[in-house]
Amino acid sequence: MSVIILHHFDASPFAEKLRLVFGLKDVTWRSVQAELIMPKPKLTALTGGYRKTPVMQIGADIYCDSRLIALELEKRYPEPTLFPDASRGVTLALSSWSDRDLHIASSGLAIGVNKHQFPADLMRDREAYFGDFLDVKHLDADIVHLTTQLRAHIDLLQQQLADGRLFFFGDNVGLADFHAWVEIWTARMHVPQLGAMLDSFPQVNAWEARVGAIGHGQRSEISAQEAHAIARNHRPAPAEGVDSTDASGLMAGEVVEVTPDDYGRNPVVGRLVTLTTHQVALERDDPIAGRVVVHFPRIGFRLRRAAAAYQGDAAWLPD
Ligand SMILES: N[C@@H](CCC(=O)N[C@@H](CS)C(=O)NCC(=O)O)C(=O)O
Repeated sequence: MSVIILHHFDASPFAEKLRLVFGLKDVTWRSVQAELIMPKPKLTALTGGYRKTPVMQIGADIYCDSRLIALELEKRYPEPTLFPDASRGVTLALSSWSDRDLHIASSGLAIGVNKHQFPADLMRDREAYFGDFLDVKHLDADIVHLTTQLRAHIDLLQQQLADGRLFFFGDNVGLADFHAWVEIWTARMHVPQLGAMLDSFPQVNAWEARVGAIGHGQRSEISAQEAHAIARNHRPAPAEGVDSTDASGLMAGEVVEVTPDDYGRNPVVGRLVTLTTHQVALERDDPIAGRVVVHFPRIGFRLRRAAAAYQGDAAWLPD
């Protein structure tokens, strides 16, 4: 198997989730520092437009979104499992809790409290990135509300741990723990003012130390140019095929567009090669990265025919 490469940045909670997966499974991996603001020519040479962090690369296969990346790692490194105590379905469902409710509370606080310290170009980028989903400009006026949200969500975790169990589902750590841990980690790192509130949950605090001790596996740095060369020198893995019963009616080889359904809605266009209940993958030819296949989860992403997408947009143009 080609080496695992994570395109990420250190402060990203979504990337931290995967670094913990590497720690749990004792994975040796390469790290590429991703660009922080658009345009991101190094990252999008691989993804075709998807801009979020993290992205995992294995040869010429590019995996977008932490939930799909975690599943791909589970497939390649089944032990120890990310889903102890028969927790697979509920853990995957908890992605939405973590990625939306918890993430918006902790990252909203991180941005709101620090907005005057962040460079102006980063703030402008994040305003455009979140769009209507989150009013980045006025987050500083929402600090009290977001603090109450974060506290209530952490209290749910405290309730889960109240019987003295070590981890979310019992004696074994899993992805559900990482879902919650990374958002508290973000709040502690960027909003030290929250320390007293965060310290008021004894079971959570002991659990934070246990999860934090897992580490990140074996990491070494490479450049984006090296990662591009690896993509060029590999062929994508065989596709899984297109489910003919899928409600979209799409067929293998059709030119389609995949777009996140929340924020950072940068579309990726390519030829459809895989379509299953939980995954869609597109093949594209890139002048820098060569032929790559870009994989996305179905949950959280919209898929449509690229031509239909074009007509759809045109329908909204003024006469
Ligand atoms: N659903 C995505 C969300 C990833 C995400 O929002 N990542 C943040 C960084 S923590 C991001 O990409 N922010 C904008 C950017 O870095 O350009 C996932 O699970 O991977």
